[in-house]
Amino acid sequence: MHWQATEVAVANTSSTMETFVTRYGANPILTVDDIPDRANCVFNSGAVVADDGSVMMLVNTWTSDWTPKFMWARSLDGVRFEVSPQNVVVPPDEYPYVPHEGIFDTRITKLEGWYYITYNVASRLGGRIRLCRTRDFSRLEDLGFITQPDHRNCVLFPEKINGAYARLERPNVGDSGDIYISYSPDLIHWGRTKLVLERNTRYWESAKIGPGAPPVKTAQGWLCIYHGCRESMNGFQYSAGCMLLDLADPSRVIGKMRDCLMWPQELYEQVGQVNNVVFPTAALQFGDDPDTLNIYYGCADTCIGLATASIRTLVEKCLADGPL
Ligand code: BMA
Repeated sequence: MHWQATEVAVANTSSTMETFVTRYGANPILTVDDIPDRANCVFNSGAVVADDGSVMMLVNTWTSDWTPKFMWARSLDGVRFEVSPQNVVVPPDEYPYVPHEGIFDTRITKLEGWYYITYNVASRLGGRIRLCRTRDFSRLEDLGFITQPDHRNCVLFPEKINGAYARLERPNVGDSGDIYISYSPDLIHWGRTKLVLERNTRYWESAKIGPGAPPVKTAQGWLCIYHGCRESMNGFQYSAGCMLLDLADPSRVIGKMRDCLMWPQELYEQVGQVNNVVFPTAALQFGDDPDTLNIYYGCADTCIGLATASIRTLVEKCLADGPL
């Protein structure tokens, strides 16, 4: 009787597991084979829809001698990318930021006619977020550091909120982290920091969480695809989650999916430089259907994948699950 009851419970659990994303059939869409120079890996690269409708990605690669490089990649269909051979990174020329420590996790937000890029600069004394911008996807104008150490992830909202620029961020607290929001009058000086979402005891996001894609504005709220991490006997496992923030006060979570949106299920997400990583970096609307969200994500710190989801369905699910 006991065994029978257990089996029923398991069957019920799996039958209620819903799938909200569709992985592109020919994933991964970008691998080291697409990089003009030899590279060890390509991962966690921000992307944006340019004015001409193309998808521009700032590809983050590591060369075979582990030097980080950023290269622009352009796609007309969001799937086939052509990577420019030019390294466009502006490395900070100050100790303790030395190239071999790394620069990574580019994110791009279109804001007031500029494409703003945030990325992490690592150092042995902790990482910091640097900001640069471009209008033409060639020259990057460096705007310097915009956080204190130790900071890990940062995405800008695509418009001012109540007269101020806004960002979601993940300061590192020891070996863990939660999602905060800060505001700025000029994109350089930030403050009024407030906790938005805390790590959840739910297993998939119990170790740390951080902003993933820059927020997408919907009529019901800011739709945010973020990453959550759990610790296992085999190291960290990174998954993608989804939450909805209040339009006028984005420090307020008005809905959040209980279960994760995506977790490492495919071989290219489970095996690579760092196993078991699904790391969302962009959520873009392009193509014929404005309801389709195109989610770009790093896979196992080795290549880049694409998955699509219905914005309406994600919003409804966040609201149905509640703010938690
Ligand atoms: C995080 C970041 C990500 C990376 C992940 C897994 O801390 O460094 O860029 O994908 O770890 O290695």
